[in-house]
Amino acid sequence: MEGILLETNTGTVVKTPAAIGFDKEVFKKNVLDNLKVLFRKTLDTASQQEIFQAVAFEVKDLIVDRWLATQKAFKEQDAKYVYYLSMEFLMGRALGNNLINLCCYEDVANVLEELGLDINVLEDQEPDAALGNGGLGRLAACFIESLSTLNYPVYGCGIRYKYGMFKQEIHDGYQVEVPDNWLENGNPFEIKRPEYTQTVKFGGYVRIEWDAQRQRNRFIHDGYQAVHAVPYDIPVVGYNNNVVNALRIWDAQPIQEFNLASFDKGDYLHAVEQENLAKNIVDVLYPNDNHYSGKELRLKQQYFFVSASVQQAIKKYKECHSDLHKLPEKVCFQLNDTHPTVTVPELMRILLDEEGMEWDEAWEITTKCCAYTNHTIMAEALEKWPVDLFMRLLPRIYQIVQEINRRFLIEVEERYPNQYNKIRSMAILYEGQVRMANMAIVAGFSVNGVARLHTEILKKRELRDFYEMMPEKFNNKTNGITQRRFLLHGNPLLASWVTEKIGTDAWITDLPLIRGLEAYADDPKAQQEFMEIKYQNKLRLAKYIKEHNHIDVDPHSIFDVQVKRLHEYKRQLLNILHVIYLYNQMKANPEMDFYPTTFIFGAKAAAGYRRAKETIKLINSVADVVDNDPDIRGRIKVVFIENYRVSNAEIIFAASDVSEQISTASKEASGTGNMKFMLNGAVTLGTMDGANVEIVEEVGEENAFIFGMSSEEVMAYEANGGYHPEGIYRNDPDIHRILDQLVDGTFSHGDREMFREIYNSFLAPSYGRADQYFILKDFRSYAEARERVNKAYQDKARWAKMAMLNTANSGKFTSDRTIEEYVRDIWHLKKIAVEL
Ligand code: NBG
Repeated sequence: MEGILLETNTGTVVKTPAAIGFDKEVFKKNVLDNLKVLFRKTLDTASQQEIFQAVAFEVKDLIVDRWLATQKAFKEQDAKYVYYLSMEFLMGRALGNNLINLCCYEDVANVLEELGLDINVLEDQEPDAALGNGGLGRLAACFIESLSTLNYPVYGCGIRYKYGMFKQEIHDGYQVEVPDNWLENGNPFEIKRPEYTQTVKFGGYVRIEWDAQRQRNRFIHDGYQAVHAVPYDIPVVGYNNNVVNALRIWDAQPIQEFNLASFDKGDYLHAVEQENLAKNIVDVLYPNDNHYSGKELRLKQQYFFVSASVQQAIKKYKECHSDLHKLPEKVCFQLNDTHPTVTVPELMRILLDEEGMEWDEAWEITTKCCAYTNHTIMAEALEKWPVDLFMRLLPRIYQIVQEINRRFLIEVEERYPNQYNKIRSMAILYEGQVRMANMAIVAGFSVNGVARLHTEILKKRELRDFYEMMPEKFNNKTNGITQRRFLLHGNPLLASWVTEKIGTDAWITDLPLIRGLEAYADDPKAQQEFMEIKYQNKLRLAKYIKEHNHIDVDPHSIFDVQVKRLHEYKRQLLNILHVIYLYNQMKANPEMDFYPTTFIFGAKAAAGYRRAKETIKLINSVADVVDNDPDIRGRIKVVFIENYRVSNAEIIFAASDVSEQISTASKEASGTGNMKFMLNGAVTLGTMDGANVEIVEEVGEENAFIFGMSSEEVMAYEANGGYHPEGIYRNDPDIHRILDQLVDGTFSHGDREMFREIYNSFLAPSYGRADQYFILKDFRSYAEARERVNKAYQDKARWAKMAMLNTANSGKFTSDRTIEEYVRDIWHLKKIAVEL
């Protein structure tokens, strides 16, 4: 395929393959027609938002032809599907990536240019589909994109939240949450599918009737409230292969199948209740990352989308198959964390109560259809529903859970007679709680962690008893990311340079080919080109920061970046305390040897997470003091980027020199931002945690900056005690000073209380252990690593080589590799070719 060169508004050149059968004139005409039909406007009167819509509808037209062809091919081949069940899909924007995957990005950009339009401006009109919190939701989005690109059938199943992740504004240094009304202008890519509406039932009671004919009890769910689940399909376009899968997200609608006037008062109230139930069920995404909040509405959301998805999957299966015993040959439900675990009892319910199966045959099918992915070992993230709440909301489902538990405990007792500790750790129902992870493990045929270290910790510690009892279920699937979004779309300059250097664009679907760059690692010309691209990307980010933060940053400085959710275990606090340390040093010794550095943060904090929100305020307060101190002369800059999300992440990764991956070892299950930085040629400054371990293995220790305690050391302290942060505070004068500055008003205009809670968290916390995440313990080692970074950057050639080698060795971390492993070990899907 011929490549095309394109000038973008940043003066950059993009090169990707030309589209097959793309007709410019038809496209142009149709965009103008769309403007007319949708808005009664012409180009000169339409707003950029309206033009975006008109273009998006035209792109949808290209997609739908492929979508129809895909469905036809999948049906003809009687394909097996994976249903990727997830509370979160953090999709970001669709227009640019759809064009890229249709291979007509440049063509469309050219057409638009001929119309006097700028594709970048139009892309900026699209709100992010922010139906997720962080890594877990973004992983789901990368996975379904890779599945499409690799010709595999998938339904992403989730919730069509009316309000996705909140928009973050910073007022006076504090985070303020603003509702994200992402559907305000409609979503041009989605298609409503009312013909697939399902009914989901809550509450009520279970009546038992004797079925004389079949000589068994029948369980009848009565007195419930019901809602309609109405699906909307969003296309997930594969790269250059005509495949389009669906992300199917469910909306809740009240059931209005009766005439209110003909009902008495009691039924009127019932009707209003049903209406209200439907109204708030999909209102909002819970903004917690790695944290369980135990709210009834959350369990409603879980059962709502799971029940609708499972019902739909069974109906689809039954359209072409008569024997439900063979369901596992055509369907696999992948549970993205414990959130969709009610899939297990829901599938049992359908097979038992609606299909009339016996327990054993239903269980046989269910356990061959469900697989579970664990994403964390953080205790506060484990879902444990109070039995009374669970039973009240899902009475029939609860009965089934009880029976699953009863039968499982008999097995445990047989295998481990009189070992009560085994029952204590593995029971599904225990001390008044429904333990969702245990249910997922008991019923799933596969349990996987998301990076090698994480899976080992699950096997050796968190899930040790399960691993001992059922080792064959456990497997690792190290996470990955899609290079189509995080290189080809997010960093077009680097993308075309890679293609030129390695002589092929095949890396777009075969990322390990990017290793071809290694040949250039010592080539001064290539080094210079690579750093020039980085510089251009830093200019682009600097422009973004100027527009959004009104701050000037020096694009020649080191861009040292930590962007991810705000969480204590991720240790943004370690980062900012070290900035304070540097500040103190520079004040004492203004001539110290230091290469100017811009410390960039971006993070949303859960709305109810006090310490996290105070950390945001601290970062902004330090930024203020450091930026306004004439002694610093701009050599240290701190920037907090407001409203970090997928769309600005793409710009940030491309511009980063240093990737901060500094979680307390053992706490970050994998991380995926670390991979996006690496792909874009940023060097990791991190602990031996999560996927960092595998990143270092791929790129070599000499091309990363590693510091801090090992996961073993951390877990040993946690198990045995013996860590005393106040000793460090007493004996290390620099640390002593930094902590004192939190409460002497240095960063708070004299207010001694503003950061008291953070100060106390190190020495005398109001809850939890002192310095629970070992910030003071790792501080010196971190400071030393940052000094190495600063020195290394001053050797331009060495740095260029390191950075380039990071890009060159990122091949393992494509989500294409991860998906092939899921397919090989868990899903057993077949690739299906789609012809137009
Ligand atoms: C997160 C982990 C990350 C991991 C993503 C995706 C949860 C519960 N877990 O380390 O914290 O990269 O999942 O697997 O959000």
